[in-house]
Amino acid sequence: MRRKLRASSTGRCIHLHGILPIMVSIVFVLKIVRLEDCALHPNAFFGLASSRARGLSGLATGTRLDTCTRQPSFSLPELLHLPDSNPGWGHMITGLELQDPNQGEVLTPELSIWLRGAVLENRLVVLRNPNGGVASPETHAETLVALATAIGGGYGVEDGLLLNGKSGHRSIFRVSNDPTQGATGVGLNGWHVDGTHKLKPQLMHLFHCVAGIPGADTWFIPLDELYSVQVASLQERWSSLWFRTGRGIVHPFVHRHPVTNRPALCLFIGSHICSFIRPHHASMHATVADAVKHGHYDNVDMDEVHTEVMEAIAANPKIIYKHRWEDGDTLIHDNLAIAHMAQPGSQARPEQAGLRILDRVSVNSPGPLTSDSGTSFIDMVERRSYLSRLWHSPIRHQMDALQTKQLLTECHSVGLDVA
Ligand SMILES: O=C(O)CCC(=O)C(=O)O
Ligand SMILES: [Fe+2]
Repeated sequence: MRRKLRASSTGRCIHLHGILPIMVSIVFVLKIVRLEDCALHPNAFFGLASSRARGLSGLATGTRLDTCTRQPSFSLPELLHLPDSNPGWGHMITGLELQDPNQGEVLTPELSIWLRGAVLENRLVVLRNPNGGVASPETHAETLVALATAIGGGYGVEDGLLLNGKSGHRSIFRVSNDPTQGATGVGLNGWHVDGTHKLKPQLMHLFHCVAGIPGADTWFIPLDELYSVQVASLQERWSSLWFRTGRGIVHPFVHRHPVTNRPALCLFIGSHICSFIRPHHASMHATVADAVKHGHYDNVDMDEVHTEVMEAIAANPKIIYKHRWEDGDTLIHDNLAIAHMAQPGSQARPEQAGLRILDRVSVNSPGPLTSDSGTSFIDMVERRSYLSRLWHSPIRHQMDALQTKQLLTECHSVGLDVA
């Protein structure tokens, strides 16, 4: 399945990022790799090279290969077609060896950088039957978080989550069809990108299937392809919109992916507290935040916009990838580049269908969402009102000490006089 790359015998330092774009990457490959031995999918190689050329600084953050003194004599996994479908994007890797984090790094720094690049370029990578610790129920939590950290580009992973169900880790959000095991009813309401309630929605998710059941696929759709095939007038309409989360965070609806620069949508279908606006800022205000502050915007019917998006998806069914979970799968996807949605079968009764458990770890993003008309921002009036409602709601009593402290700190920072 995997073949070793041959290293050259010169032993010189190899520059893999920074000022050296495509040409140097090609020279690198020709110099140290016998092309006929290279098991790397061309898509991924040129993806890495072109990513670098586009300035994907996130790819190499954390480990500086340009200062290394040893040869990258590591094996590159083969990127295979996804099973049961050919959506034209996304890949699978079988048999990737992951170390138990207690025995050292879960992946070598070189493989971590490569895998981060492969996910960003291909948007979705499924690791099937990894024979490292991920598949083992005892150690999979630590291994999953270590893998997420390794490919996180130095930005880290989400933590401080409520210990919901039995995930047993503050960086793991566990979803299930059994409320005693994890959160139920998650991701069913429509196509969505997660974390839109934050200024910097998470860059990637790692989903690990602890236990799958039949008929409980998760569907994925690439937002670049979806946006790019729309007629110019619809692209312009979508690009004029901003997405209000109802929690004081406001994002451009069409934005440029913070690492790859590809177009993407800040899509979250199925929430009633969200809304769309079209700011008037171009002529009257320097920023969209300013326009919102002065109430200079039109409200735009959210259902209409979401219907347009769903019609666009219905017109392009072939680009949807429907992942049929196998126990032990770890699916890594670029949360900002693709939207996803759970299927109703994910909530089948455990007594009839069996237990379904997916563990999710979120990799932090380098920045907020940006577009030609501005960057995600906080609408302070709405944020204050949201925080006040949250403080006085029963949800606060489900929070642990750390979360309560964080909420209190934020309340004070926006001038709310609570507790
Ligand atoms: O259960 C699933 O298939 C996906 C759930 C989901 O959307 C999520 O955890 O983000
Ligand atoms: Fe989700």
